[in-house]
Amino acid sequence: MKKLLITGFEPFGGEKINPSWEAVKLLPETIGDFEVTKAEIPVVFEKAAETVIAKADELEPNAIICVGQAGGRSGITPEMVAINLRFASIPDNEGNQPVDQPVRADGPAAYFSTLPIKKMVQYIKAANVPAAVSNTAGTYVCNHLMYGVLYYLDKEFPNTIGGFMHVPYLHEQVMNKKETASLSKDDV
Ligand code: PCA
Repeated sequence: MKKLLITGFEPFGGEKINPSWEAVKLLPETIGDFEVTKAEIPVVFEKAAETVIAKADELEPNAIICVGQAGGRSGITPEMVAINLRFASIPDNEGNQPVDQPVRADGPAAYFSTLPIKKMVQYIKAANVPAAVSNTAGTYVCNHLMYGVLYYLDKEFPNTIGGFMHVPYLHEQVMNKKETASLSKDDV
């Protein structure tokens, strides 16, 4: 069987849950001809990438999909590109708040996802869940993780495909917010 490493994040920014991990942890142990390995990742610059890379070193997966929360978005959004920039408008879960720093000082300006993102969007929509390709993963921990994983795969495992997907808030997260875009846990 082929191997998929799929990750979600712990909660951050005052939320009690993170829809990415709430959904990832519900996935079955196998999907098609992939054996699925799941992991919950800290919302901490550098540690997030280190955690995924350590798991990938051990597992040598064929594909890596990292998932994170994008509050305010209304659909599932596979990300097109990760940029070589850290700019945090809120501290991460260990108080780091980098401004205008590169993710990797010796890396290129950006990496494109090597996942089949357009097909992913097609399949998600076919399942009646809103989806679109996103052209920005932001400049916070999710972009950092996507860039860090693609930098690593480019250097160490060029045959492994990888990338990132943002998911909206869950319904229970928006009950007391002005922001109302959300999906059910099953849809995510
Ligand atoms: N979303 C954040 C970091 C963790 C998460 O789930 C982001 O979009 O950067």
